[in-house]
Amino acid sequence: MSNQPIEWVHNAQGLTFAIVVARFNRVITDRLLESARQALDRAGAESSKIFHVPGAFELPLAAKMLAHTHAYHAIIALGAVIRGETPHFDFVAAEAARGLQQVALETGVPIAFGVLTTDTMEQAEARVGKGADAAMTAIEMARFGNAIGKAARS
Ligand code: INI
Repeated sequence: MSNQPIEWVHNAQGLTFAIVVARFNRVITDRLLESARQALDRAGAESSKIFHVPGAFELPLAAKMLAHTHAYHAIIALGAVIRGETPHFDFVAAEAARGLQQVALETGVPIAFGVLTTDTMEQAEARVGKGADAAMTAIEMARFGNAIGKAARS
């Protein structure tokens, strides 16, 4: 489900992805993962490898470790932080967002932010299709990296 329609780049041929997914709120994150995988398959991604971490707070470090392998054109980070279930919602959600952006900027490897931050489980359930949006974002940013490399050489 997307509030804002985006024209996605649908061709992921030749591109490799890592998906790192939090197990916390797994009833949601399993569905985010399925949504992301289907989108990558439909776009013809060369490969996608899946890695699990305990919670959204762990996503940035895992993404950094994955970025440093230089094995992936982009990383997709998936998680679900639900306010109803924790007093430290704000810390977990903010650190996941801040940390993932920091890793992307430091490493230069695109990281798609597929972390749901909602007040309720019902709201999260309504947004599990965001996994596909994160996958399509990763494809586009991976292509962006390839395109500017080519432009610089031409
Ligand atoms: N992790 C989540 O991914 N979602 C949550 O909603 C959440 N809550 O509710 O606390 C959560 N907490 C765990 C956190 O991500 C870490 O795994 C934990 O603090 C250990 O570092």
